[in-house]
Amino acid sequence: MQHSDLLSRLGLELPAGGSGLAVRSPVDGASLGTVPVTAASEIPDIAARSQRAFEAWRNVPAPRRGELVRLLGEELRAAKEDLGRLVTLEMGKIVQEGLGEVQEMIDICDFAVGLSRQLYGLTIASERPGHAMRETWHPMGPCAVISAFNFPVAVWSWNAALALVCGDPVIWKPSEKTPLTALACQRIFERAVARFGSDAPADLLIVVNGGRDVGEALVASPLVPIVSATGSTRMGREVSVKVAERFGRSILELGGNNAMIVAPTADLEMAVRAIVFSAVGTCGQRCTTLRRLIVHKDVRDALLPRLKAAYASVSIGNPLEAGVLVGPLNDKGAFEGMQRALEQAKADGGVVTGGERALADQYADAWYVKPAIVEMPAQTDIVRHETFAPILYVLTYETLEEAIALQNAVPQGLSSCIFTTDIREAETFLSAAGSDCGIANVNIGPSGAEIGGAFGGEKETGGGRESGSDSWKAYMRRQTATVNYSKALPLAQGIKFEIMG
Ligand code: UN1
Repeated sequence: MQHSDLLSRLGLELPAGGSGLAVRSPVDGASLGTVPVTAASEIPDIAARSQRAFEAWRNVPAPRRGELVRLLGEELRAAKEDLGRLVTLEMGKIVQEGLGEVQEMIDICDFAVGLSRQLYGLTIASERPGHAMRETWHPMGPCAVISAFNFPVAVWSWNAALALVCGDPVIWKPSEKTPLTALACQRIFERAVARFGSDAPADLLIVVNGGRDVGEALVASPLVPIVSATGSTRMGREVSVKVAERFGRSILELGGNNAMIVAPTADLEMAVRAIVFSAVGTCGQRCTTLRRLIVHKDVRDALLPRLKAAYASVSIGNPLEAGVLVGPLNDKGAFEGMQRALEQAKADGGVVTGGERALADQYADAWYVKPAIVEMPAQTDIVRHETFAPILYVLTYETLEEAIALQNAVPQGLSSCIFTTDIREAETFLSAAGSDCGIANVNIGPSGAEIGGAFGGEKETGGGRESGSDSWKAYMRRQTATVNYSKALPLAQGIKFEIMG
């Protein structure tokens, strides 16, 4: 493959060899170049630069900060085609999904521009005469964004667009598997800054490529009050403890083991399409991927053959080619993890359809697979574990209570859905006693969340949410201010305090 044109249009001139991070494309295993890395020992200086940027940026009025994000959205529109293809090349998802990811970036920029004029605080009725009380949301300081390989650009933008309008500079540590897309975003951001004008300080966005130690240094830095991290639960647990130790704030987006309940009244045609899209799309490597199908016993026999037929017709192949729906797994480790999970499922009594390696003769150094359907006798440990691969476990239920209990009986609580045309079932699923996930859908699959809603879960994350709704508050600090405009000094209710003269 020859990708130098694409890379140079995105401003990425890379040395072919040398030291640094070697980037391989999961499409065919070919080298894409070597990216220079930051040493962990450089992080204190980088954090200090970001802190200096903060001291200037916090004084720029929020709507003006929004203008920078508006320009970023324009630059992303102009670069959409190229950046989307680079996502495909570096991460392996199909081009439509690469483009979709860039569209999410554009959408969050639009959202954040509007938000830059709506960082509202309350005015509060004071109990004291001649007093006014109000709250103001102020910028917090540098925000570190540690992102994962599977959404290499969108998740950064959910954080960065909000952080920037909120007055916080960003230090971005992308996945070691996707440094190129991060560098391309940095170039795009620089173009927006150049158009913006001189009131944007230097270092509003610093990209640091490197290994785990670089991420650890960021997490430990007292100059970085906010750490937003996406990745495994193990990583999230380490980050949250380290950040809490220094009273920093973490925003975590971790595991998903998302389920769909298919009820007796479900529109099966719609359900099949939703299942295929959300279970095999991105080759099962979304954290919102559908991993568990909880089907009512009366519709199981009607649903499963249709689902298997749909699986058989899905085209697997080079994600850069038109018509392909499923690209490769990210690497050999992901393939091995998938095979181990399937072995365990079989040992637990599961019946596996699919799951084997595909296109090995064409792509010896890439890891294509047939998506797997596994009919399970029960929700065993392997089903409760999130395997980052296209494995769909099928379970059967009789009562809605049983289905909701199965859906909730996993440690992860990201996204969930029910297919039903019965309003009682739908509303029960959405009620306090229903799904325990951060996202709960009716008649749409668990993936494909819009940026306007808060994204994430609360169970395996520690509670932080990203993207829409009022997630912006996580990037700011709340100040309650009381002004006494009277000539007296009334103290709080019931307190008498006399100074003897
Ligand atoms: C992720 O997998 O980390 O809802 C994010 C979705 C996308 C984002 C997924 N909008 O599938």
